[in-house]
Amino acid sequence: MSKTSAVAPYTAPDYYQLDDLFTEDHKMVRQTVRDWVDRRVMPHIEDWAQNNHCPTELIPEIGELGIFGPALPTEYGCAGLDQIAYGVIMQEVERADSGLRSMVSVQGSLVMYPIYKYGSEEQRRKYLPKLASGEMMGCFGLTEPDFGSNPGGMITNIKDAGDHYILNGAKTWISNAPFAHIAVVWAKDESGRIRGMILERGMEGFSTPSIHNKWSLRASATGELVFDNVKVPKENILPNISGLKGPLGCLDSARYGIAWGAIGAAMACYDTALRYAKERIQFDRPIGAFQLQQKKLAEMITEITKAQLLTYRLGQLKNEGRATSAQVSMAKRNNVDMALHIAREARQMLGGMGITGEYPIMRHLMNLETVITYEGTHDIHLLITGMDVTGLNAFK
Ligand code: TGC
Ligand code: FAD
Repeated sequence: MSKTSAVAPYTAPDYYQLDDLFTEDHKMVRQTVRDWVDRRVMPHIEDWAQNNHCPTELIPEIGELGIFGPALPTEYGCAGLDQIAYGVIMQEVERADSGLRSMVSVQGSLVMYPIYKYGSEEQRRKYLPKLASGEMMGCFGLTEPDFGSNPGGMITNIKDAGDHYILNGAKTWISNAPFAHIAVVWAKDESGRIRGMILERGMEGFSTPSIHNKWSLRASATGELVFDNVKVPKENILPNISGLKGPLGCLDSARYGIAWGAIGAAMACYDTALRYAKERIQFDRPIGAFQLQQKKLAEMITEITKAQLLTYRLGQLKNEGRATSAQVSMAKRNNVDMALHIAREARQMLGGMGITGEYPIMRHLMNLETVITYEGTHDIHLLITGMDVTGLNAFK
């Protein structure tokens, strides 16, 4: 059996007729990305993940599709789409693989967004069109070896040296780092204030070693950023932001994309399990005829539907500029947990076949263990909701 025939053709679940709410543009964008994913990603993704290969060869095509930073303005070479279209794109890409979605969403939400939002006009014009086309790729350096959930404690720092700064420190767990041309990096200045800056590959003292041996996100490249007395020209500082709210503001955009993306992974697992349950015969009946398997499927479609409605509404609020960070946290936390739970249940429904690369479920399951950790862990997002409703800070 070929690796794709086991999962094709894909039928996207839409139990509450959410399609009625999408515009023709949303549906067109979704179909375009879905077709591309079916054609260019699905036939190879299991092999890429098994072989720990990040498909950077797809970057020019992704740029042509217009899905790097698709919600940024057309004057910078971007597609100028709304937030729901952005979400739908993330859903379709993550239906294939969370690692591929990482490559795309880091570029859009964590590299292009801060340059657009906090950068000078010169920085926007220099970097955004090349990032939109994929001619240039970027990464985002916030996490440090000793400061993950608590990025405000970072020790990476810059010292003023006249016409430039000297940067020292290290970042870890950085998606896209091994191949990125530029890095948006967050470091403390001499007054302890967090500043953002753009580093370019080739700057003396700047290196990007790869992280190996991941059991998760194997089709994504992850690395470190090491800064050893790197000279950072002052024009590379993002002028329009300082403080932790700079990087956290970018995370809002990326977490929103993950909320949609996780639905894509969940839909892929559900669709696979439903198909399998109707075809797999045990005790002379399809396993889908047994109540225990129906319970799993009924709960999966219920949770997917709830997540779709939550996320669509969040998209409307984002389009109106009214979504709060806490609302984004709730959606990221709920949807990733939902997807991980569905992946686990779906894997069991496939019995032994569920652990193989013939089906996408085990890969999604392993990927989602990263997704529930990065961009703020499951626990951190719960504490954000807890603080929002009580007004009391339980972090520290
Ligand atoms: P706190 O004192 O609460 O806040 C400091 C300042 O930031 C503001 N703020 C936000 N601004 C914008 N968006 C948000 N979501 C914000 N949350 C807070 C806040 O108003 C304050 O502003 P100001 O003006 O008063 O200075 O900060 P804290 O140190 O207590 O930390 C709060 C906490 C724990 C919620 C925060 O640190 C956090 O979210 N931690 C999780 C870290 C995290 O998510 N890291 C992600 C790294 S990047 C990544 O994982 C990429 S994976 C990419 C991929 O491959 O897809
Ligand atoms: P810790 O912060 O050490 O947390 C360990 C555990 O303690 C967690 O369960 C956490 O919930 C819990 N915990 C921490 N604080 C509290 C508290 N106050 N109360 C209760 N429980 C708490 N970062 C980037 O900057 N850029 C990237 O591109 C990027 N890509 C990534 C790609 C991958 C594959 C992975 C795995 C991570 C990536 N990250 C990236 C880092 C990611 O954001 C961090 O791993 C995440 O924020 C958690 O930090 P940590 O791993 O240090 O865990």
